[in-house]
Amino acid sequence: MVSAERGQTKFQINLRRYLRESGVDRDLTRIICEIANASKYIINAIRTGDLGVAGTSNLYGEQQLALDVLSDRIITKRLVHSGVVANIASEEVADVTPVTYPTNGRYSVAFDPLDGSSLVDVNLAVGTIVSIYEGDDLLQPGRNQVAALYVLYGPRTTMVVSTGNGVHEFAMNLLMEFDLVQENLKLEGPARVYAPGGTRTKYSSGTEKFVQHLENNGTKLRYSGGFVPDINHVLVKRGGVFMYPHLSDLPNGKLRVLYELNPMAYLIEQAGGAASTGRGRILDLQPEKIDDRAPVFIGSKSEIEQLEQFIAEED
Ligand code: FDP
Repeated sequence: MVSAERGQTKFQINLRRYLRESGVDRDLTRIICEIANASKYIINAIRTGDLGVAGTSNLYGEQQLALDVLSDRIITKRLVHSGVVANIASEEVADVTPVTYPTNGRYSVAFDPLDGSSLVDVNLAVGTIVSIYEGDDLLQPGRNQVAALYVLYGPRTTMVVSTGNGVHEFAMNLLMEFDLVQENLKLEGPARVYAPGGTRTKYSSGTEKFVQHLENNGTKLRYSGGFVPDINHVLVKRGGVFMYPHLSDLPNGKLRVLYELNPMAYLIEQAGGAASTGRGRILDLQPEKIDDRAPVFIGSKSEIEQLEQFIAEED
């Protein structure tokens, strides 16, 4: 078994080899490597592409950027090309897309091709989020995922992935391939940072009490406005909390269960953390529609437990 810690890798171990030597199924490896391939084109588009609007809107009525549409096409094409995918759900597309040829797809994939795309014009980090299930059913609880990953397009392009055996970080090299940076990321320290989404005046009293608790304990505010970089911050610093809570005018918060919450909850749980709606585990939610939303509190386990207690007592 190969191993690495940040800054201590003696030789380069690439993503494909890492997955193969970790015993990950060949078809699942194929899907993850197709996403890695797609990310080369997406990072190029982010760096040099058109920042304008596409003239269309997604199923949430949000205006689509040319980059959203392009990223969606790049990933969909690679997934279809993989030959092992049955159904695809993209945050940018209204319905599930069945892959009719070839017909022997063993996995289904839900993804947000370019999360936080409204940050591209201000030149902040954005990401791709991917959730993978066995079979063709995408409307099942997130605990059934067989893999999840995100690609973060920041000063460096990194991928954080789990196939159910820990969480591992890879970085894109000069040849645009992903090399292992560190394996088995764990949320083991105290919550150093917190990232609170939404407007604080609209928080419930349980959420407000939680924020005060974090601040009283010296937890520092770190909110970039991008779900992927904010979660990456919590993971790589090995402790912290991200939240996009229920608000007085948005009882289900903002983030989508299929495309955003399930894959991040899977990764954070794999790293020893927890992800809750405030009243229960995100990965136990039974989605009814592909565009379901839920409030989310995610990160260091002891803090998420504390939050659930505040919500139970106050809300
Ligand atoms: P965006 O609308 O820019 O795509 O999921 C969408 C998302 O960004 C997340 O990346 C981010 O965490 C959140 O919305 C930010 O929302 P607010 O602007 O309401 O804070």
